[in-house]
Amino acid sequence: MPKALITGITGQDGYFLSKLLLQKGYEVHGMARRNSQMSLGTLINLPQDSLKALSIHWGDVIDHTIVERVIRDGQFDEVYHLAAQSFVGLSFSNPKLTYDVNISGTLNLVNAVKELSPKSRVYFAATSELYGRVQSTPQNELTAFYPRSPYGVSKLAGFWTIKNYREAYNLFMSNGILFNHESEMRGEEFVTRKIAIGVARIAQGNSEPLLLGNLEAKRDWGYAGDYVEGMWRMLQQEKPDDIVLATGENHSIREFAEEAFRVVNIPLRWEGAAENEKAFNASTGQVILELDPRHARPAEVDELIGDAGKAKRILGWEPTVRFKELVNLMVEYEMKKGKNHS
Ligand code: NAP
Ligand code: G4F
Repeated sequence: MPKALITGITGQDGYFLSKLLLQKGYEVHGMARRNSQMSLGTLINLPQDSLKALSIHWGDVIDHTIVERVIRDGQFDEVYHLAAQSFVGLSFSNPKLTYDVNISGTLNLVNAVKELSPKSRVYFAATSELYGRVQSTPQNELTAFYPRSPYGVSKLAGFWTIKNYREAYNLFMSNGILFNHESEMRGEEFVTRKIAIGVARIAQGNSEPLLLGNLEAKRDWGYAGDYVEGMWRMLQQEKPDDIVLATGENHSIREFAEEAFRVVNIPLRWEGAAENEKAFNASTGQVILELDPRHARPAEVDELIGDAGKAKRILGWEPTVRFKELVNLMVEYEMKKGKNHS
């Protein structure tokens, strides 16, 4: 039975990857940082038998002693390094934490593999945030990087650490350059989940408008369930590599919000311009969306769109969930949760 470790197992991707690897017959281990509730984040949504099948090692990736112990004792076939301070907005106010977790944490992991378990194959969660102020469109593995946030900079260090260890020590370490992928398990502060929750609340009678930082940024949004399949495929190849996963289609925050309100049959009317723009329920006149500068970023990534041609060629990977289906499934999930929102 193959054996895998997932760091960051309690996050969105940890949930989908655990499910996938269990289905494939893996022995799945996860690293999770302890909190006062010993809570398991997204994993509580797994069926009980899946949850019981997981082995959890409590530890913070910043602590190299724990990382080394887990890697040495586990001798995993595959290590998926997903643990990160992953929220771009927070990285501006907490750059040191972001660097500690995303750079030192990654160094701790790759060093532990090099010294203690060099046969383990490693997947690193790199990101389309590396492209930041984009240098060409669409972005692929040959596009120059230009990160725009402490998060982007930290992931760039992680990307090059993986590449350097691969070349210097002949280790199997791959970078997945993943564009945004979302789901009903997405953290609540990320814009898609925030919109899905806000729209469901409004549809169920809440009078608070949805507050967003900007409407014009564009993202290439896919479904997390598709993307973890791509991660797994990267570690089944003969050689380690750097590979983009994306849908090749992008939409603005405005389009995401419009589609989300469409799902719950609320007709929208936009009024005003720039930071004073607002959306009203065209039937009732209720303000349902406003701009709030507290959610805007000091430096923005205006537009991302990926070219996943290499993933298709080498991995046989293609996304199955498209934009409208993604918005629909996220909003419907929140609608079903119903009264828990109020
Ligand atoms: P996520 O939901 O924010 O999950 C991040 C995970 O990292 C959580 O389990 C979190 O634990 C854990 N973590 C944070 N700090 C840690 C620390 N110091 N020690 C140990 N664990 C720690 O992120 P995601 O969306 O699943 O993304 C997974 C990875 O892919 C991340 O590295 C992210 O940067 C990267 N990525 C994501 C996307 C995307 O669109 N989702 C795109 C490209 C790359 P807690 O539950 O305790 O917070
Ligand atoms: O949902 P977001 O916070 O995701 P962002 O910044 O694109 O980062 C996510 O995707 C990256 C891959 O490209 C990952 F590496 C990263 O870990 C994370 O998963 O914001 C998306 C866009 C941004 O332009 C942001 O400024 O939405 C804009 N936005 C507008 N109003 C907002 C809001 N974002 C958030 N979170 N909240 C708002 O109110």
